[in-house]
Amino acid sequence: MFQSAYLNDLMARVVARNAGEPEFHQAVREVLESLEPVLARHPEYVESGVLERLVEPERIIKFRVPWVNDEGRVVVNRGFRVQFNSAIGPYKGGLRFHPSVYEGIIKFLGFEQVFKNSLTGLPIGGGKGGSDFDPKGKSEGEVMRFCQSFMTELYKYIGKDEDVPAGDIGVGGREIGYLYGQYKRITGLYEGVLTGKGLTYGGSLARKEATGYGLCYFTDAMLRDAGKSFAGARVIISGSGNVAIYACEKATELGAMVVAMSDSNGYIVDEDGIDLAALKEIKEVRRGRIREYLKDHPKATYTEGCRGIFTVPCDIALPSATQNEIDEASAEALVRGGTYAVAEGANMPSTPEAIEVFRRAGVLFAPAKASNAGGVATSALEMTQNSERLSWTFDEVDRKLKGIMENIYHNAAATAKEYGMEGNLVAGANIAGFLKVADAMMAQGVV
Ligand code: NDP
Ligand code: 2IT
Repeated sequence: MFQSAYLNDLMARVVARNAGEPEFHQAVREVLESLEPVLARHPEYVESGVLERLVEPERIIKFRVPWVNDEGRVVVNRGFRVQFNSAIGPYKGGLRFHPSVYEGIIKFLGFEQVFKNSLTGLPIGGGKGGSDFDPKGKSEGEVMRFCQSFMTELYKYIGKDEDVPAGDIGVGGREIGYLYGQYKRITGLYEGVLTGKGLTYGGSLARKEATGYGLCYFTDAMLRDAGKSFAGARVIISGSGNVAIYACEKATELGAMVVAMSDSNGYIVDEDGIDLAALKEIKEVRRGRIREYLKDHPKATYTEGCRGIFTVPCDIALPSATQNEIDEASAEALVRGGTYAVAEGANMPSTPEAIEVFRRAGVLFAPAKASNAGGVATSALEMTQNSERLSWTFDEVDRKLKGIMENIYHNAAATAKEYGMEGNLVAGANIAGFLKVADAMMAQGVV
C-alpha cells in the first residue's frame, strides 16, 4: 500500500493491465514506492501523466522463431523485444535466452533498464528482449540457426540509432556473433547495431569484464564510505556466468577472498579461494557444470541446489545469477552468517522481503539498477567507439567505467540524502534514475 491514493490506483491498474506478470509488478512497485516523496515535491509529474506513460512500454514486439534442430525437426520458440522508453536515447538493453523467458520477464527487465541506463549518465533509452530458447545442451549449429532465425525477424525493428541489443543470460559473445552476422547479411549494413561484439568486428575491450568489474567498483565506493573495504573480506558470488566470473576476478584483485560460487544446479565452496582460471576453463571454454571443479580441487566441496550458497558465512555477498534468488530465508541466513554488504550483480536478485531483512539488519545494500550498470555503460562506450570508427585501449575503457560507477554511487547516495533517506541506495537510485527520464519526457511533450 502507498500513502498516495494516486499511486495505489496506478499500481492497481498496472496489475490489472499486466495480469500474470508478477516480476513486472514487483519492479514497478519498488520504483513507485521510492517515488512517493518525489511526487509530493513535484506534482507536475503527475499532472503530465509521466508515470502512466513510464509504466507502459512504447512498443512490444513478439514473434515466432522457427528453426531446424540436428535431428531435422522443426522447433518453434518465441521471441520478444520490449522497447520500453526512448526519452533519453535509443532503446538499449540485452537479450536473454532462457526457458523461463516470457513477456513478464522481459517487461520487468526493460523497465529496470530505463532507470539503470539513465543512471549511467549516457544517452541510452531502455529496452530488453529475448526468447524461451534454451542454449544449454544445443550444438553449435543449432545455436547458430536459432540466432539466425531470431535476427531474421528482429532486424526490422533495430538499428544503431534506434535500438541496440546486447547480451544477458544465455547470450554471450558467441550468440552476439551469429546475430551480428545475420543482421549484416540481411541489411548490408556494417553498423554498431549490437554491443558485446567480438574484438575483431567492432567490440570494445573491457565489455566482457564490465558488469562484474563495475559491480566491484560500485561496491568498493560503497564500502569505503562506510569505512570498510574488499581487502581481507570473505565473499560469496552466486552464478558462474559472465557477471559472476568477472566480479570474482575484480574482487580478488581488490584483496578479497571469494570462497563460493554456483550455477543453477548447485554451489562450490573452496576455502583456499576460488581458482578462477579453472572456473573459466569449465564455464567459458567447456560450457560445463560447476561441480566439475572438484575433479582438480579435491579439498573443495559441492552441494546440490543453488539456494544453499547463501548459507555460506561471508562478509560480502554479490548475487549474480538471476531474479528473486535471495528470498527472506536466504537473506536471514546471510545476516546470521555475518554479511555486512550485499551488492546485486544480477537484475532484481533480492525479493522485497529480503531487502527488508537487509534494511532492518543495517546491511549495506547496493541495488541492481545502480550496481550492475557497468555492463550497459560500457555498451554505450562501445557504441561511441563504433560511431567514431576507433577503438580505445583496455585501460581507457576501464578507467571510464570506474569513473561512471563511482559517479552512480555518489549520485544515488546524494539523492537519497536529499530526500531524507540517507543510506537508502534503493530509493536514491530509483529517484535519480527517474528524474532525468521524467524531465526529458516533460520537455518532449505528450508522446
Ligand atoms: P550468464 O548466462 O553468463 O550466466 C548466468 C549464471 O546464472 C549461470 O551461472 C547460470 O547457471 C545462473 N542462472 C541462470 N538462471 C538461473 C536460475 N533460474 N536459477 C539459478 N541460477 C541461474 O548470464 P550473465 O552472467 O550475463 O547474467 C547474470 C545476471 O546478471 C542476470 O540477472 C542478468 O540479467 C544480469 N546482468 C547481466 C549483464 C551482462 O552484461 N551480461 C549486465 C547487467 C546485469 P546455469 O549455467 O546453470 O544456467
Ligand atoms: O541488464 C543489463 O544491463 C544487460 N544485460 C546489459 C545490457 C547492454 O545493453 O549491455
